[in-house]
Amino acid sequence: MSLRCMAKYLICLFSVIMAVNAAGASIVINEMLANPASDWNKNGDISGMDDEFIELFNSGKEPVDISGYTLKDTVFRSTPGEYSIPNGTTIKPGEFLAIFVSSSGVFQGNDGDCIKLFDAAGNPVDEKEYGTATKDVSFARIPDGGEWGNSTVPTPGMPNK
Ligand SMILES: [Ca+2]
Ligand SMILES: [Ca+2]
Ligand SMILES: [Ca+2]
Repeated sequence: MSLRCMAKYLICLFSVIMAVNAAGASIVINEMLANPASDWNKNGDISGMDDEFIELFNSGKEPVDISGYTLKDTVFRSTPGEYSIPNGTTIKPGEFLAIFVSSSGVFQGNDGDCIKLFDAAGNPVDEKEYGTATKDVSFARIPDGGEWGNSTVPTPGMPNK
């Protein structure tokens, strides 16, 4: 790992820790499938883009209203995709919300990207940066809300495996 890369990683890590402390946030990015090769959104088509998903998880003990939270992709687009969570969206404790590209327009590059989640006031909540994404292998916190790993069994809207 180069010094520049290390510095970037530490800044990324630090900002996440700050964000979690600041908000006492219990909403996390829990799973991301950047390079889909199956019909994950069950619409009858396999699409390298539409079948991508980002899963949010409430790791806390209280329901969280995520109306107005925004998801952004960052690295490879001059105009990052941005999606605002619709009004009236709440995630109950221990529950999941899978958001597909087909509804969000927030893309995950196959050769690396950084997905960021902000609350309704624009404060950073969570982010996940990654390098190369393998087909149908998701980045997943295992157990849910825990440390990041990889999963060969993507589970949109369900507990990670
Ligand atoms: Ca992709
Ligand atoms: Ca599909
Ligand atoms: Ca999952």
